[in-house]
Amino acid sequence: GKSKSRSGLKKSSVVYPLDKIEACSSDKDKFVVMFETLKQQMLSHMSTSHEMPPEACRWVGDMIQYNVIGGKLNRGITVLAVQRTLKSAKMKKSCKLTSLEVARASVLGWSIEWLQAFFLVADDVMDDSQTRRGQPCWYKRPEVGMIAINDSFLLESFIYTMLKMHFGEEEYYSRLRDLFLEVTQQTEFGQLLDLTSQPQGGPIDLNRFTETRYKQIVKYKTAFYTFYLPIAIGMITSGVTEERAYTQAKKICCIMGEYFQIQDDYLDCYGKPEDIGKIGTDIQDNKCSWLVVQALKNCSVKQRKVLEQNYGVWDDKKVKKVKQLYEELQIERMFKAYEEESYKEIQKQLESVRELPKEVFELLLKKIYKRSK
Ligand code: GPP
Ligand code: MG
Ligand code: MG
Ligand code: MG
Repeated sequence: GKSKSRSGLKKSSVVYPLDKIEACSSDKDKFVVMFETLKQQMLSHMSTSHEMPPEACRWVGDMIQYNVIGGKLNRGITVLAVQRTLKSAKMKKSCKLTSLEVARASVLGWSIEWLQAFFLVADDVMDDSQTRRGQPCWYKRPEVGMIAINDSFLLESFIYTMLKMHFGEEEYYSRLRDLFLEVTQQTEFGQLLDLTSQPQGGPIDLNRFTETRYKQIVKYKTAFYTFYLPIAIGMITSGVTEERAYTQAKKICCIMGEYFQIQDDYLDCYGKPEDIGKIGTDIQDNKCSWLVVQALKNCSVKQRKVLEQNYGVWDDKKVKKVKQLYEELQIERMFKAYEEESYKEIQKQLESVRELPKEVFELLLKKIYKRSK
């Protein structure tokens, strides 16, 4: 029939819960309303377009609920904020988004949250992690185990189902899809660098933990999907076409991404599990963390030996020795100093932003500065 495209995705039947969105006052509440709609759309896509049995749909429904929900939703909500900022800039006065605009921007925001869920489900398997967002990691659940790998692929695949269902007819559709594909690949390159920063099995080689390598890892594994993606999505759907604006956004996002991942590394060791919802594993996992890079830059020959003998082992006593060394070297104080300095540096960079309203970046920066989770 008319409502089905060649791929079998229903498009003109797409409905948005506009009344419910209008009844909410905050962006966050509006954004959350859209989640249930999207989840139901993905489940009916499974059952209607792909004859998946009720049992399979139930699995996926539970899996989505478990893994997509429970985060801070910063990335997703940023899409709404960027959209509003760019609309105001275009109209030359501060304006609101219509409920339909909110609903459609929320689909894109949730696409980032789905992407994040895909990454985290897989990352927790690779990092041997125990908890995420205050609950056991998905793969740790007895009924899940390695099915988590396929579940992470499914989470990724739904991004493209949502994009096509809601934006397939837009002229910017292919640009949007390419952006998601490109950012996914960049993040996977980052994950590659993260996972291979130490040779498997052999003795640890602390020479590999350099500042240069650190910066490259975090740019790829975090900055693109956390900062550039929400901003670039807002730009694409607002009709920004000048390439210079995208280049500038990328540059600032990389600086902010570095700051954000350094916070993540700091919190891995010093954050409270009840705040961050996870238990750190960077020391045991032999990670090229900002903390170990700083320790290496500042330690004596003797202290370096302590690191060599204790870093990268799943042994609580050894982890404790590494943490003691961080104490001696006052790594925590170095982080606080870095945080101040980096914040100032980002502010300075923002002064030279010409192609886009500065508010786009300030909104994000405000959310992450001095975060404890
Ligand atoms: C998180 O780094 C890394 C990602 C979210 C990228 C994963 C990419 C894949 C292609 C799976 P992390 O391990 O430091 O995060 P956390 O501390 O939250 O586990
Ligand atoms: Mg990881
Ligand atoms: Mg991890
Ligand atoms: Mg981490």
